[in-house]
Amino acid sequence: MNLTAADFAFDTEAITVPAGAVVTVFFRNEDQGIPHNLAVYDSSLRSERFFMGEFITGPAETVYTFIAPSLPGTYYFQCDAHPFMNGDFIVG
Ligand SMILES: [Cu+2]
Repeated sequence: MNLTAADFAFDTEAITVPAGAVVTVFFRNEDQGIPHNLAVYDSSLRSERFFMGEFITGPAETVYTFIAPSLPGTYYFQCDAHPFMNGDFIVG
């Protein structure tokens, strides 16, 4: 899947993946001089972390690969530097 960060926002509010799947994210950061990443947690309380991508400073691109949680449900993603950039990580 593709994910872009621009003007301190992701271009999607929800990411949907199959349970236990290998997830490949083509991540693009368009914000000049600003670091962003993608991280996946159990919820906005961030009690459990499932993935934390390396920060990239824009403009830049990277590819993240990780395993989706094995239990279906609605999880949470954010940029760790800017937690107001967030959304639902839906495991089906
Ligand atoms: Cu950010």
